[in-house]
Order: sequence, then C-alpha cells, then structure tokens
Amino acid sequence: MNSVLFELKDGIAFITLNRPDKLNAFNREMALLLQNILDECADLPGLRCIYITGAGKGFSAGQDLAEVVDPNGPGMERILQEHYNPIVARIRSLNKPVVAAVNGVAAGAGANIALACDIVVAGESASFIQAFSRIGLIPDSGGTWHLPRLIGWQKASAIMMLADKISANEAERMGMIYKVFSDADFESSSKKIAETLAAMPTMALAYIKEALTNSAGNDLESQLSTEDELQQKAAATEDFKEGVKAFLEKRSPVFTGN
Ligand code: T3D
Repeated sequence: MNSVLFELKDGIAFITLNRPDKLNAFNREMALLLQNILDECADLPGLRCIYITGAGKGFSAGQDLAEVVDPNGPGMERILQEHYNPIVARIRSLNKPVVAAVNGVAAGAGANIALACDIVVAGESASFIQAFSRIGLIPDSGGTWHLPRLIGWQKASAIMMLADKISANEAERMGMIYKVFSDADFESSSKKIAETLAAMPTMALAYIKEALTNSAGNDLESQLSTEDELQQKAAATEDFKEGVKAFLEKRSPVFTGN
C-alpha cells in the first residue's frame, strides 16, 4: 500500500497521506514519497492546484515516533533536514496554490505541514496540536515561523508551550486556518475550493503567493517594489488579457492558467 496517494484530475493534484492506522504519521518512506510527488507537481503541465488531505480519521500525527527509536531508523539528526524541511520548502516554493484539507487531527509536523499550505480548511471534528513539547521537542516544520505570523506571538507561544489541543472552530476564530466546514460537507466544500482555484488565473495566484512570502522579510519600500515587479509579470499573462476582455464583454472569463 502506498503511504501517499496521488491522483490528477481536472488540473488538480489530489494528494492523500495514507497510513490511516497510524493517523498518517510520517515515516521516512512517506516523507520521501511526498517530496517526490510535490516535485512532480512542480513540473506537471496543466496542473493548477494541489489538494492535500489524510486518509481515515486523521490528517497526520506528525513524526512516526516508533521510527525515532528504531535503531535502523533514519536518526534524529536526519529527520528535519531530509524529511520535513524539504517538504515545507517545496510547498512554499510551488508556483501553484496548495490547499490543506484537514480532515482530522493534525499534530506535530502534521500540523505544521498543513499550516505551510496556502489555504487551510478543516472539518468540524478536526484539531491542531503542537504536540512537540509533550515529548520534549520544539515545534519544527516551519511552525515557529508560520504560527506566530498567523495568530500572533502570544497565542503561538502559549499553544506551542502548553501543546493544547485546538479545535477546528477555535483555529478558525484565531486566524490559524481559513474556514471550518461541517464534517458532512467537508469533502465537497474543501474540494470546491480546489476546483475554484484551478479555474482561476494560475500565474496571478502564484504571484500572490510570492508577494505574501516576500512580505515576511520586506520593509514597505521593498514590498512596494516586489508588488510592482510581480504586477508587471501578472499583466503580461494571457489570463490578464482574458480577465479584462471578459469584463468589458460582460461575460465570465475563461482562464487557462497562462
Ligand atoms: O527528529 C525528529 O523526530 C523531530 C521531528 C519531529 C516532528 C514531530 O512531528 S514530533 C511530534 C510527533 N507526534 C506526536 O507526538 C503526536 C503523537 N500522537 C498523539 O499524541 C495522539 O495519537 C493524537 C493526539 C495525535 C491522536 O490521539 P487519538 O487518541 O485520537 O489516537 P491514538 O489512539 O493516540 O492513535 C491512533 C493510532 O495511531 C495508535 O496506534 P495503535 O495503538 O492503534 O496501534 C497510535 O499509536 C498511532 N499513532 C498516533 N500518532 C503516532 C502514532 N504512531 C506513531 N507515531 C505517531 N506520531
């Protein structure tokens, strides 16, 4: 059984973390497979959105703790460098929107991989746990970068130190995630977001992602230059021409992603 499933449909890459009996905890095989799939997504012609979810009742419980103590396992010193850091770097550098559809508990690296995605939605029964301090570790997989930027330093600090279980509704209220859907509607509503993104001007979405990423390290002057540079690129796309033409012709635009 593949530990990560991958299906390409209508311009969307559906990626499913697939170790359901372990709440999709990451072992080395799963982490490397996810990296390969994300690499494939970077180069697939016609791909316009990536959707990541978990099989079964969890999204991901983070690092497989059995692997950490396995004498034949990869060893602590390799796990971040070879497993999680490359996953987060790939999600952030993909020039397509990445949706995390958090179907159940997202803990440890599982939570922080979700938070690295461009749009995070969750089912009502899902939860987020910065579980690291419960076992004497610090949050990784970009969590100490993303979480304080999403919800503010104070809340991030408390959530990371206390390792509280944060319900999907609380996560939405504090701005950690975009939206919560009822469990009954979760799959269709979260896929609808991916479908919407896949029909939008893909390059404009890529430039929005780039501008937001750059804003984290820029002062206002530099960010205005970044916006100028990226807006010139957006204005050179076919989709911009189509957007303006469709508006003037009072019809819906048909974007091709070019
Ligand atoms: O170098 C490094 O290693 C650093 C890298 C760190 C990255 C990290 O992610 S560190 C954080 C690792 N994750 C955790 O500490 C979370 C551990 N899991 C839990 O605390 C709980 O499972 C949850 C709160 C996430 C969910 O609880 P619950 O009650 O819904 O489920 P459960 O019964 O605990 O788990 C169901 C099964 O999944 C169970 O297996 P079993 O007993 O039915 O055979 C459980 O052992 C397994 N499982 C859950 N999480 C993990 C796991 N197995 C291995 N590793 C896990 N992380």
